[in-house]
Amino acid sequence: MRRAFPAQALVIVWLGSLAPADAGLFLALRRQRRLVIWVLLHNPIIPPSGPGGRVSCRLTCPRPAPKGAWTAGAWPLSLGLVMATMSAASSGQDVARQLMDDGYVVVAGMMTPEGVQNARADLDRVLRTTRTGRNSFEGFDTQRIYALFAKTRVFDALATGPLLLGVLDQVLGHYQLSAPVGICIGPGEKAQVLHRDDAIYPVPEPHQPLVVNTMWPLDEFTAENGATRFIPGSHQWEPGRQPAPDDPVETAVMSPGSALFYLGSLWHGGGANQTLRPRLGVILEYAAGWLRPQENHCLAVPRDIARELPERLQELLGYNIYPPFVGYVDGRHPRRVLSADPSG
Ligand SMILES: O=C(O)CCC(=O)C(=O)O
Repeated sequence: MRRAFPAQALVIVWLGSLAPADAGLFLALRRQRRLVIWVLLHNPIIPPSGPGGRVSCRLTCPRPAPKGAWTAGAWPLSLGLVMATMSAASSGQDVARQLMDDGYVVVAGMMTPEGVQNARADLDRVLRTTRTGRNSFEGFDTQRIYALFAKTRVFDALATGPLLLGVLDQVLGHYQLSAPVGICIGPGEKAQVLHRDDAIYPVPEPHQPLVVNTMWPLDEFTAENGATRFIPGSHQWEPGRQPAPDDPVETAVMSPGSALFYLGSLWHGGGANQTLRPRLGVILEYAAGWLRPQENHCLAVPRDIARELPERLQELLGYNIYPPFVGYVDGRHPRRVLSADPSG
């Protein structure tokens, strides 16, 4: 009979003295009594072009370890793994390249501390009248701020920021906002099922990038409070492959001010919140311009609000055509609807 590996015998290896920035630690237990430690001294995914800061990312345990079958995916501890973080001074091309290669990238310095504080305060106002979810995907203990651009102005400039649009230009070409949503994961919330954002579109795989999502944390994102989880490399999986229990799930541990960019084909989901405080983040999700967006912004954002928005944001909210004329209104460009009749 094989004996289970005793939890007390785990050795915690401190790597700080080796290479604090570039060192990562990955532990996996293969079979029951063998501990395998890989020390990644120079993380190859950090681009040499000089990222501005680094955000750690953790391998986490998405489900309880099955008795007698230890795998990396069932590992009961969170262990540090350095994740590539780029600077907001990077070019759209460089960020897009990283995004296409890895399926995700964290960019630091996307919001000022003051911007974060304002956004937090204004979304707190909206959350006071926001209900919790109606199913396990939305999260029964999670509040979702839909129709975001009808309710707050704090994301107007961010949704049209030059770096973000530069990345979208590269990856999607012609695009629109699809799902802008504030997501406040409450204490006790369970982990959301892993999913792909582009799976809602019945387009046979493999296909061109259809969706790019960005997650903007307004609280510290930690493994404990429900930071977004994802499976690295899953954007390149063969058609039809589903997550398995031993697929490593990483956690986007990051600070407010950063943004996580991820492809719609990356398997991901919100984490469980095991703390006593909520975790607030905002997703600004974009889709190719020829697709139907998840939210119908032209109905969700009242016309007298839409009329006052910057033109590029109006376009991203649906007052635009996909050339040559997908999305016309009465044979004309939809922006005419906003300018034609102020009482409309
Ligand atoms: O809240 C998160 O971290 C991710 C949520 C998500 O992926 C979703 O609701 O589609």
